[in-house]
Amino acid sequence: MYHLLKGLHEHLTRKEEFSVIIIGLDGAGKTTLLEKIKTLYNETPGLTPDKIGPTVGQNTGTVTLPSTILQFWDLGGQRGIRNIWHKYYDDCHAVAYVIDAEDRERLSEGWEVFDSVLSAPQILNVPLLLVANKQDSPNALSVEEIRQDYEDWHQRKVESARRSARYEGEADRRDRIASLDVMGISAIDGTGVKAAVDWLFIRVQNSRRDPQKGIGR
Ligand SMILES: Nc1nc2c(ncn2[C@@H]2O[C@H](COP(=O)(O)OP(=O)(O)OP(=O)(O)O)[C@@H](O)[C@H]2O)c(=O)[nH]1
Ligand SMILES: [Mg+2]
Repeated sequence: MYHLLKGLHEHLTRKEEFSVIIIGLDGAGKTTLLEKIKTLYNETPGLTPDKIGPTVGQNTGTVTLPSTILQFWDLGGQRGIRNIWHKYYDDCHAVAYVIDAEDRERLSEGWEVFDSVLSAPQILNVPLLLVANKQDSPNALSVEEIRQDYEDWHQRKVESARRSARYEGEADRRDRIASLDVMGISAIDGTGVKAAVDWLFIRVQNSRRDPQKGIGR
Protein backbone atom coordinates (compact mmCIF):
# COMPACT_ATOMS: atom_id res chain seq x y z
CA MET A 1 0.00 0.00 0.00
CA TYR A 2 2.80 2.36 0.98
CA HIS A 3 4.55 1.74 -2.34
CA LEU A 4 1.35 2.23 -4.26
CA LEU A 5 0.67 5.55 -2.56
CA LYS A 6 4.30 6.59 -2.92
CA GLY A 7 4.19 5.75 -6.63
CA LEU A 8 0.95 7.67 -7.06
CA HIS A 9 2.33 10.66 -5.20
CA GLU A 10 5.48 10.62 -7.33
CA HIS A 11 3.40 10.37 -10.48
CA LEU A 12 1.17 13.29 -9.47
CA THR A 13 4.00 15.54 -8.31
CA ARG A 14 6.50 14.65 -11.03
CA LYS A 15 7.76 17.72 -12.81
CA GLU A 16 8.13 17.79 -16.53
CA GLU A 17 11.67 18.53 -17.67
CA PHE A 18 12.57 20.63 -20.67
CA SER A 19 15.95 21.46 -22.20
CA VAL A 20 16.70 24.96 -23.48
CA ILE A 21 19.86 25.74 -25.43
CA ILE A 22 21.42 29.20 -25.30
CA ILE A 23 23.47 29.95 -28.40
CA GLY A 24 24.89 32.98 -30.20
CA LEU A 25 28.28 34.48 -31.10
CA ASP A 26 31.13 34.55 -28.61
CA GLY A 27 30.85 37.59 -26.37
CA ALA A 28 27.07 37.94 -26.82
CA GLY A 29 26.56 37.38 -23.10
CA LYS A 30 25.19 33.82 -22.96
CA THR A 31 27.06 32.72 -19.85
CA THR A 32 26.32 36.01 -18.13
CA LEU A 33 22.64 35.33 -18.89
CA LEU A 34 22.78 31.76 -17.58
CA GLU A 35 24.46 32.89 -14.36
CA LYS A 36 21.90 35.68 -13.92
CA ILE A 37 19.08 33.15 -14.37
CA LYS A 38 20.65 31.02 -11.62
CA THR A 39 20.86 34.04 -9.34
CA LEU A 40 17.25 35.04 -9.97
CA TYR A 41 15.74 31.57 -9.55
CA ASN A 42 18.00 29.54 -7.27
CA GLU A 43 19.06 29.82 -3.67
CA THR A 44 22.72 29.54 -4.66
CA PRO A 45 23.59 32.57 -6.76
CA GLY A 46 25.33 32.21 -10.11
CA LEU A 47 28.76 33.59 -10.93
CA THR A 48 29.22 37.34 -11.08
CA PRO A 49 30.37 38.76 -14.46
CA ASP A 50 33.96 39.25 -13.26
CA LYS A 51 34.24 35.47 -12.72
CA ILE A 52 33.05 34.53 -16.21
CA GLY A 53 35.47 33.72 -19.04
CA PRO A 54 34.90 32.55 -22.62
CA THR A 55 33.11 29.19 -22.72
CA VAL A 56 34.96 26.27 -24.20
CA GLY A 57 32.29 23.58 -24.40
CA GLN A 58 29.14 24.06 -22.34
CA ASN A 59 27.72 25.28 -19.03
CA THR A 60 24.49 24.09 -17.54
CA GLY A 61 21.96 25.37 -15.07
CA THR A 62 18.63 24.17 -13.75
CA VAL A 63 15.62 26.21 -12.77
CA THR A 64 12.75 24.59 -10.88
CA LEU A 65 9.37 26.16 -11.50
CA PRO A 66 5.95 24.97 -10.33
CA SER A 67 5.34 21.72 -12.25
CA THR A 68 8.34 22.22 -14.53
CA ILE A 69 12.10 21.94 -14.56
CA LEU A 70 14.00 23.96 -17.13
CA GLN A 71 17.47 22.73 -17.90
CA PHE A 72 19.61 25.35 -19.63
CA TRP A 73 22.59 24.51 -21.85
CA ASP A 74 24.85 27.47 -22.57
CA LEU A 75 27.08 26.54 -25.50
CA GLY A 76 30.35 28.25 -26.42
CA GLY A 77 29.99 30.66 -29.32
CA GLN A 78 33.52 30.90 -30.69
CA ARG A 79 33.77 30.08 -34.36
CA GLY A 80 35.53 26.73 -33.85
CA ILE A 81 33.01 25.57 -31.24
CA ARG A 82 29.80 26.45 -33.08
CA ASN A 83 29.90 23.22 -35.06
CA ILE A 84 28.94 21.26 -31.92
CA TRP A 85 25.63 23.14 -31.51
CA HIS A 86 23.80 20.85 -33.91
CA LYS A 87 24.43 17.89 -31.58
CA TYR A 88 22.03 19.51 -29.12
CA TYR A 89 19.31 20.30 -31.65
CA ASP A 90 17.58 16.91 -31.71
CA ASP A 91 16.84 16.84 -27.99
CA CYS A 92 16.22 20.47 -27.07
CA HIS A 93 12.76 21.91 -26.43
CA ALA A 94 13.56 25.57 -27.04
CA VAL A 95 16.35 27.77 -28.37
CA ALA A 96 17.42 31.18 -27.08
CA TYR A 97 19.65 32.93 -29.63
CA VAL A 98 21.52 35.76 -27.96
CA ILE A 99 22.70 38.75 -29.97
CA ASP A 100 24.98 41.51 -28.68
CA ALA A 101 22.81 44.56 -29.41
CA GLU A 102 25.74 46.84 -28.64
CA ASP A 103 28.26 45.38 -31.09
CA ARG A 104 27.14 46.86 -34.40
CA GLU A 105 30.26 45.63 -36.19
CA ARG A 106 29.41 41.99 -35.56
CA LEU A 107 25.66 42.15 -36.18
CA SER A 108 25.89 40.75 -39.69
CA GLU A 109 28.13 37.92 -38.49
CA GLY A 110 25.48 37.26 -35.83
CA TRP A 111 22.74 37.18 -38.50
CA GLU A 112 24.77 34.87 -40.72
CA VAL A 113 25.02 32.38 -37.86
CA PHE A 114 21.38 32.95 -36.85
CA ASP A 115 20.36 32.18 -40.40
CA SER A 116 22.12 28.82 -40.25
CA VAL A 117 20.29 28.10 -36.96
CA LEU A 118 16.94 28.93 -38.60
CA SER A 119 17.68 26.55 -41.44
CA ALA A 120 18.44 23.55 -39.20
CA PRO A 121 15.62 21.06 -39.86
CA GLN A 122 15.79 19.48 -36.38
CA ILE A 123 14.63 22.71 -34.73
CA LEU A 124 12.23 23.93 -37.36
CA ASN A 125 9.25 23.52 -35.00
CA VAL A 126 11.02 24.26 -31.75
CA PRO A 127 10.23 27.57 -29.97
CA LEU A 128 12.96 30.09 -30.71
CA LEU A 129 13.53 33.38 -28.95
CA LEU A 130 15.84 36.09 -30.23
CA VAL A 131 17.36 37.81 -27.22
CA ALA A 132 18.76 41.32 -27.76
CA ASN A 133 21.24 41.54 -24.90
CA LYS A 134 23.14 44.46 -23.35
CA GLN A 135 20.14 46.80 -23.25
CA ASP A 136 21.80 48.54 -20.28
CA SER A 137 24.34 50.02 -22.68
CA PRO A 138 23.47 53.43 -24.17
CA ASN A 139 24.90 52.20 -27.48
CA ALA A 140 22.66 49.16 -27.69
CA LEU A 141 20.13 48.87 -30.50
CA SER A 142 16.55 48.58 -29.24
CA VAL A 143 14.39 45.52 -29.85
CA GLU A 144 12.73 47.27 -32.81
CA GLU A 145 16.09 48.27 -34.29
CA ILE A 146 17.44 44.74 -33.88
CA ARG A 147 14.42 43.25 -35.62
CA GLN A 148 14.73 45.81 -38.42
CA ASP A 149 18.44 45.16 -38.79
CA TYR A 150 17.79 41.45 -39.12
CA GLU A 151 14.99 41.95 -41.64
CA ASP A 152 17.21 44.29 -43.70
CA TRP A 153 20.07 41.79 -43.57
CA HIS A 154 17.73 39.00 -44.60
CA GLN A 155 16.31 41.03 -47.48
CA ARG A 156 19.81 41.73 -48.80
CA LYS A 157 20.65 38.06 -48.51
CA VAL A 158 17.55 37.01 -50.46
CA GLU A 159 18.29 39.55 -53.19
CA SER A 160 21.89 38.51 -53.62
CA ALA A 161 20.87 34.83 -53.56
CA ARG A 162 18.36 35.50 -56.35
CA ARG A 163 21.14 36.87 -58.47
CA SER A 164 23.40 33.86 -57.89
CA ALA A 165 22.49 30.42 -56.60
CA ARG A 166 19.28 29.46 -54.81
CA TYR A 167 18.69 30.29 -51.18
CA GLU A 168 17.72 26.93 -49.67
CA GLY A 169 14.65 26.72 -47.43
CA GLU A 170 13.60 30.32 -47.97
CA ALA A 171 9.86 29.68 -47.47
CA ASP A 172 10.42 28.03 -44.06
CA ARG A 173 12.66 30.86 -42.98
CA ARG A 174 10.21 33.53 -44.05
CA ASP A 175 7.46 31.98 -41.92
CA ARG A 176 9.77 31.75 -38.98
CA ILE A 177 10.91 35.35 -39.32
CA ALA A 178 7.33 36.61 -39.56
CA SER A 179 6.48 35.03 -36.22
CA LEU A 180 9.84 35.67 -34.58
CA ASP A 181 9.76 36.93 -31.00
CA VAL A 182 12.50 39.34 -30.00
CA MET A 183 13.02 40.35 -26.37
CA GLY A 184 15.42 42.92 -24.94
CA ILE A 185 17.37 42.03 -21.82
CA SER A 186 20.39 43.01 -19.82
CA ALA A 187 22.14 39.90 -18.54
CA ILE A 188 24.27 42.17 -16.36
CA ASP A 189 21.53 43.96 -14.44
CA GLY A 190 18.81 41.35 -15.00
CA THR A 191 16.30 43.55 -16.83
CA GLY A 192 13.97 41.41 -18.94
CA VAL A 193 15.53 38.11 -17.87
CA LYS A 194 12.47 36.84 -16.00
CA ALA A 195 10.23 37.81 -18.91
CA ALA A 196 12.48 35.80 -21.24
CA VAL A 197 12.40 32.75 -18.92
CA ASP A 198 8.58 33.09 -18.70
CA TRP A 199 8.40 33.11 -22.49
CA LEU A 200 10.50 29.92 -22.67
CA PHE A 201 8.46 28.27 -19.89
CA ILE A 202 5.16 28.97 -21.64
CA ARG A 203 6.38 28.01 -25.06
CA VAL A 204 7.98 24.69 -24.09
CA GLN A 205 4.76 23.67 -22.38
CA ASN A 206 2.80 24.36 -25.54
CA SER A 207 5.27 22.78 -27.91
CA ARG A 208 4.75 19.27 -29.13
CA ARG A 209 8.13 17.78 -28.31
CA ASP A 210 8.13 15.06 -25.67
CA PRO A 211 9.22 16.67 -22.37
CA GLN A 212 10.84 13.51 -21.05
CA LYS A 213 13.13 13.40 -24.03
CA GLY A 214 15.95 15.83 -23.44
CA ILE A 215 19.65 16.49 -23.70
CA GLY A 216 21.67 14.04 -21.66
CA ARG A 217 18.74 11.70 -21.13
N1 LIG B 1 26.99 45.89 -20.78
C1 LIG B 1 26.73 44.59 -20.78
N2 LIG B 1 27.72 43.69 -20.93
C2 LIG B 1 27.41 42.38 -20.89
C3 LIG B 1 26.08 41.93 -20.73
N3 LIG B 1 26.08 40.57 -20.77
C4 LIG B 1 27.36 40.21 -20.94
N4 LIG B 1 28.16 41.28 -21.01
C5 LIG B 1 29.62 41.28 -21.18
O1 LIG B 1 29.93 40.69 -22.44
C6 LIG B 1 31.14 39.93 -22.35
C7 LIG B 1 30.92 38.51 -22.81
O2 LIG B 1 30.03 37.85 -21.92
P1 LIG B 1 29.91 36.25 -21.85
O3 LIG B 1 28.72 35.94 -21.01
O4 LIG B 1 31.19 35.62 -21.46
O5 LIG B 1 29.62 35.92 -23.38
P2 LIG B 1 29.34 34.50 -24.05
O6 LIG B 1 28.25 34.71 -25.03
O7 LIG B 1 29.12 33.48 -23.01
O8 LIG B 1 30.69 34.20 -24.84
P3 LIG B 1 31.34 32.76 -25.23
O9 LIG B 1 31.36 31.95 -24.00
O10 LIG B 1 32.70 33.08 -25.74
O11 LIG B 1 30.46 32.18 -26.29
C8 LIG B 1 31.59 40.04 -20.89
O12 LIG B 1 32.53 41.09 -20.77
C9 LIG B 1 30.30 40.40 -20.15
O13 LIG B 1 30.50 41.08 -18.93
C10 LIG B 1 25.04 42.92 -20.57
O14 LIG B 1 23.84 42.63 -20.41
N5 LIG B 1 25.42 44.22 -20.61
MG1 LIG C 1 30.10 31.78 -22.48
